[in-house]
Amino acid sequence: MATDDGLDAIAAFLQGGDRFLLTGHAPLDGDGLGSALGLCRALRQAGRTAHVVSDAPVPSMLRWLPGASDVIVWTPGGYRDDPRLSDPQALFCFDSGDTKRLGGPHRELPPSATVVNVDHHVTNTRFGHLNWVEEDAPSVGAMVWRLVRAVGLPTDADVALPLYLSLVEDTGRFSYSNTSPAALRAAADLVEAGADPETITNHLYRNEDLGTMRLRARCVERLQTAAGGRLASTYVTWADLEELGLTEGDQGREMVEVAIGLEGTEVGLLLRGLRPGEGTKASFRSKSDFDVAAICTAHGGGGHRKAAGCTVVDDDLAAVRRALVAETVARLERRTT
Ligand SMILES: [Mn+2]
Repeated sequence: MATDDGLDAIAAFLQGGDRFLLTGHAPLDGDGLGSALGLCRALRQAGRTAHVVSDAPVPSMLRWLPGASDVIVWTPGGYRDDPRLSDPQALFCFDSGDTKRLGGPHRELPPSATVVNVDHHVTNTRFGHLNWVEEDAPSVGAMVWRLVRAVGLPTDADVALPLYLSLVEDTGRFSYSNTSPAALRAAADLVEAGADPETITNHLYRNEDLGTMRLRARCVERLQTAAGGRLASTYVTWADLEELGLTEGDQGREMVEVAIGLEGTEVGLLLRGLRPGEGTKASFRSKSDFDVAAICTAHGGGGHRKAAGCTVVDDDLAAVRRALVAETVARLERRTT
């Protein structure tokens, strides 16, 4: 397995190449998509050929981003059938700790193409031919911003906005523990380069559909605590999503904030029923030094110390909830004794 090559190696590779494909994990989120859109725009402005390709469509919440309508949604055989995808020199993979969530664009990639892995997950498997993983980076988009400047690519508001969005999303609007001086400096530079913070606020945080608001109400009603209130959990079923018209992409994911938002909690847990037959997705958040990535790694998932997830191959959401609550309570109690 390759070790880390770092920013300089990726910058040198980018200098000498062309015909780049850029992707993030499916479903796309603001960091993976923002990183890909920002670099794609900068490369195109420099006269290079670049396309963003994704295993899943752009979520409706992010379709307003500049360049989002040009994202190529993957269909099997794409490298053979779609001239925009033919004979790529490299596939840049953003914000993905492993290859599972990259889907077809990685699985069917011609062997002649270089896989470039740019990420900040502690659980990253270094799956690329070139790897640049910085666990301390506030967002992958902030890493891409450093790359754009190291290579000297031209920037404008359409480069800056999606990279700024990656910071807004991954730092929880500049509120989580990863809101470092470097994160705030990158944000300042991106605003100077043309990113408009209010545009993002209006699109992402003052634009919630009624179904999502109603889902939040259900999640509040379903809150349960354990370990003397240090753990709170709630859940979203697949039927909820269907009833509320929310079956697209990763909808419901943010309801983990309902659990971690409750006073007295250290750990928040959200269970989401996936499509029937696909199991149950668990999302953990921590607001203490309790390491939730450790639990998720033990179940084949991963993430960060304070935000991690895993998928359990069991459609019985209530049983998965009981088991994960019990495991988390045991770990919480072991930690304090
Ligand atoms: Mn990220």
